[in-house]
Amino acid sequence: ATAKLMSVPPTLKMVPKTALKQDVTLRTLETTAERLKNWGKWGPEDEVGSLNYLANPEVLAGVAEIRSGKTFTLGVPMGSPAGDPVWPGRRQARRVNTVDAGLWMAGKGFPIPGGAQYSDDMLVIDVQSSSQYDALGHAWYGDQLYNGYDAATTVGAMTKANIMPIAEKGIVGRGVLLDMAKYRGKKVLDAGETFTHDDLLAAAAQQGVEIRKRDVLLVHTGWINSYYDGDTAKFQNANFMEPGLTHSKELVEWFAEMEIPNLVTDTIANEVTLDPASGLSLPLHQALMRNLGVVFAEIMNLTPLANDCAADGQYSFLYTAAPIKLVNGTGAPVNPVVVK
Ligand code: UVW
Repeated sequence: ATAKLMSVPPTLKMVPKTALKQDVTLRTLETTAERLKNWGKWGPEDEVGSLNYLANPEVLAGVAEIRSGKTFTLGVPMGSPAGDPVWPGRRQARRVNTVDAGLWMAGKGFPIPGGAQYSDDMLVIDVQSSSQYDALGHAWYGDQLYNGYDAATTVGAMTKANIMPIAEKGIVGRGVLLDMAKYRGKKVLDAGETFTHDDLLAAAAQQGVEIRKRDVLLVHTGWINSYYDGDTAKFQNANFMEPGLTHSKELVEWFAEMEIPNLVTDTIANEVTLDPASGLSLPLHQALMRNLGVVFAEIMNLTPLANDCAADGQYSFLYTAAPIKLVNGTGAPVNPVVVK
């Protein structure tokens, strides 16, 4: 039986079967995967996958791109009263104030020698509901996660290929921004608009930047930023259809050959929500994340960086990020820093 990709909320628009141009199922992905899969490449206990490509030379390649000292943080606001953009079914982060001046006004404050007072918050969060890194075990099919770990290891708490090893390693290397919105002559790509690795290469050529082996790829679509510009209706469940990369055998081969460690985008799920050709939802989570161990980082604010790259013509930089060390996490919040 064809395994399901992940639970797609029933409110998502589905492509009618008759419109499908390709007969692609998750089992078809397996045919490509058999040749390219990185399982076992870094040992039976590996949990960071293609991040293994980021070693000292790759860090220095990133440092070599620093020219002006300009810095950019890529995280989006978390827990905004006006709402955060989230995948259907997920809840936005909730910050709850637990200690404030009122406690001392009511005579119930914790007594501190000297009389100092303080405030505290607690945070309740779906870890994939804001700028975040996904653990490599976050998505799977066929009862196996990245590196062959049993899907049962996700039950109750993700004990294998969770976010902790990624958080401990950190991600530092040469980053390249590929501005797909600019390449298509738009401020923001349309709902469901697709592009391929050939488009990434064409955008790079237009921008005058070289994509090198082991680069961290940052893909700007304008999508997340459009939410903050007030275009929020398209983020509602019934309309939800993000633009993004589409699956093809050639794309997977290109990611494998280029040894891409990390794909970073300004969309919630890093790829088109429903592939128009196959009707599959999120096949790159399987073909890249599960099979190659390419690490995904999502919901990034890339528009200010994209605007700056367009202004100074510098599309390569030092990329640094480390998700928080959430024990057994399926992912974890992050606020990456780019230095140009
Ligand atoms: C899903 O898992 C649906 O998406 P993401 O990669 O954003 O967590």
